[in-house]
Amino acid sequence: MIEQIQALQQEAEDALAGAKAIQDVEALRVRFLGKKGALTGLLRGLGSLSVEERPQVGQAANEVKQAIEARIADAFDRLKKQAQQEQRSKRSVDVSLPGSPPLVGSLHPLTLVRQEILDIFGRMGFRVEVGPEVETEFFNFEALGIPKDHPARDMQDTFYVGEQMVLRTHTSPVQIRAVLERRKPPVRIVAPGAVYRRDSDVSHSPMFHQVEGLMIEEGVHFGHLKGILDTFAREMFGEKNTTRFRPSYFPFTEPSAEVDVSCFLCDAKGCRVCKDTGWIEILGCGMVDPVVFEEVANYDERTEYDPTSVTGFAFGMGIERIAMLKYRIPDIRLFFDNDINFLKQFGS
Ligand code: 2U9
Repeated sequence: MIEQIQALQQEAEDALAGAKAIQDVEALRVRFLGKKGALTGLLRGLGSLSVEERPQVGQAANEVKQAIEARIADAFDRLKKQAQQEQRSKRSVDVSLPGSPPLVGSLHPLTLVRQEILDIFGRMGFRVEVGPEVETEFFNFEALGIPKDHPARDMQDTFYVGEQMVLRTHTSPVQIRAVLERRKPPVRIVAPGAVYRRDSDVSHSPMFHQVEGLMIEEGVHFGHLKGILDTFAREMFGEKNTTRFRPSYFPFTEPSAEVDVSCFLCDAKGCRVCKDTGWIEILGCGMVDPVVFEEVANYDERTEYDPTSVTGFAFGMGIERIAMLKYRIPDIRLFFDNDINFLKQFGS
């Protein structure tokens, strides 16, 4: 019987040495040491032995039991360490692999176009001014010669946000504030920013962006205005593009004009965008109406813009309109949808 018990130890050691998984070791523990296991079966036969044989066989059985238990513990240990090692090597970083490039954003097309416009005017001495988007009716309308009930208020359908407060319909109030702050000529500024009008279709958005400009200097006349805006058009759209000035009306400028640039898409030969005219309208402008200087003088008597002698010119353009023409964008809403596939086409 002792030989049988020792043979069992050998069998258990061989089986444990070949175990590849923790479940295999558990199965072997049940097979050799479990309630219905091989060693337990042998020990049950102790009763049939003589009184002399029993202690020797019992001792041998105990030693074998302890030896198998120790081997099982070793096997559990070995396989647990092996599993941890595998897990660790799965998680570890392979430093020889090429890195995944980070997502790099690009500037919004409106930002690019605004910057280009401001750069061009900056080179001609115009400094940037910004101001509030929520404005008083006075700065948005009255100071610009647009009194209440004046039909010109209908030209810019307005969002009212409180008692005599509006979302600015243009950036002109920024310029009024700058004129008041400086108190006297010279003034040479550009005012970029968001403006709001109750209007929405493929080419109008209730929020859009403008750049307006203002130059007030001794002796400034319409010829200077033409020179500045012609230079702007050439730098923005191409050296060979010419401009034409058509008479127009704005309540805050007199005389007023709309400015067309020769079609840079078809070299003025005629296309769908220029509607076969060879010209594309890009901005509005004019000589500042003396009524604006009167309003400024009435508002603050310390200012020195004499309405009878001071002259200046102003202009305004929609950034979306310029960007749509430049990049041939068919719908203004694309600027505000924030579709990454649209946005990533512009700039670097
Ligand atoms: C002051 C005096 C006069 C600003 C001007 C325009 C002409 C103009 C439009 C172009 C397309 C707005 O974006 S648009 O809808 N603007 O045509 N704006 S003159 O005149 C001023 C501004 C400030 C003190």
